[in-house]
Amino acid sequence: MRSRVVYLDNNATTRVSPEVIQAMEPFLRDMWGNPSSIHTFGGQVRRHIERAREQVAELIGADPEEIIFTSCGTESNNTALKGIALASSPGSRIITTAVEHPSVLNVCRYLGTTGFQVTELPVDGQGRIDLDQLRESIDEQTVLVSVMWANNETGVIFPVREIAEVVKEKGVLFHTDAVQAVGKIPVDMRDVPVDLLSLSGHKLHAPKGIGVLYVRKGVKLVPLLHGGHQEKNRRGGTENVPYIVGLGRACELAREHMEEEQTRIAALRDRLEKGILESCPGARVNGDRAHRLPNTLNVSFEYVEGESILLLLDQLGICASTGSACSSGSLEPSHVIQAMGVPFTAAHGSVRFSLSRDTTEEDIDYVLEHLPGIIRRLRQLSPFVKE
Ligand code: C6P
Repeated sequence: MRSRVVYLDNNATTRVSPEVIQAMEPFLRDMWGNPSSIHTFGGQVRRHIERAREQVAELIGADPEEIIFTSCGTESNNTALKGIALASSPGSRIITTAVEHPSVLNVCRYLGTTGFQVTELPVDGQGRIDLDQLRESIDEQTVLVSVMWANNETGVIFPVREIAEVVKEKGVLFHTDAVQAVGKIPVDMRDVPVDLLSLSGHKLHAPKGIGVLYVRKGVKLVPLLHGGHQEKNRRGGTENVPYIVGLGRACELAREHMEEEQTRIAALRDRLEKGILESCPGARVNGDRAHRLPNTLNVSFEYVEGESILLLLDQLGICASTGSACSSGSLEPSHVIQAMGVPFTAAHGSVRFSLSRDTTEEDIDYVLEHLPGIIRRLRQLSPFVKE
């Protein structure tokens, strides 16, 4: 057994918080009725779903009626994109960016094979899109623009309000994948004219297997799952009551503690960043440092393989990733790093460190104690470096 685990892969998933487990427990043990049942045993569960709906709505400044519970962020993204596409005429255009999560990008590409037109906007070296290019790309056929709120690999935050304003000026629907943003930075539907928004429980200390699609009142979409009357006919299937209740509690905790927690997390992230840049020659930060999630740091180490770094970190109990968890195992640099035009010698050596409320100063010290030596050792083995 390793003596310790330093978990810096919180953009892949977070630990379920003890308060969330406590809130879920009664719904696994005692209150296991079907919320659609007529009898009291089942029906009593329903009001807990409605309470959770309110808790989610409060965190994102929405009306509870605009909240649809799904099984994950991927399902929310699929529902938004396919649901709007199916409600529009064939040949319609969907605009997205080259750096979206695969649960947006691959859905758009799939829709592209079924007669929809798809535009993937490029990003610059900092991972930013050009708003003028977005404006020019929106044509008469465009029905939906989907741009993520924050990137999962670099943490780059998109100017969602400005993007939404450009899109709404043209009378087009706007979806944002806010899976990495919700719980880390303020996300408020009263401030930003978003039509559809996806979030996922396991990125904010709720369990894996629960998500939400926010749909602004009046927006029509075809459900992904046809079935019973659950979620007002917008998502068939018996509700995952314990996880819904857990997500509600996680949203409540995020709302209460986000500001103070994220200030502390950002300070730890900045210390890690500074320490790495000072102690590892050839290290460079990927993504716009001025507009970034407080918990995320993506660094490239020139002439070193990201996978090798991860393996050596893992031997010390340090968990990080090269990009998104669902793309690990691929030998190619991530599509996000490639889209940003990071040079080949650095693109292969990118590592994502993502912190959370569980991260401590000792965790950061431990990484800074060991990482420079790992990079030095790997560089000595690199055929490209003569030192
Ligand atoms: N990203 C990562 O390592 P799920 O896992 O289906 O609830 O959420 C998918 C998803 C959608 N959008 C964004 C921006 C995401 O980051 C994720 C999940 C993880 O980056 C696992 S691949």
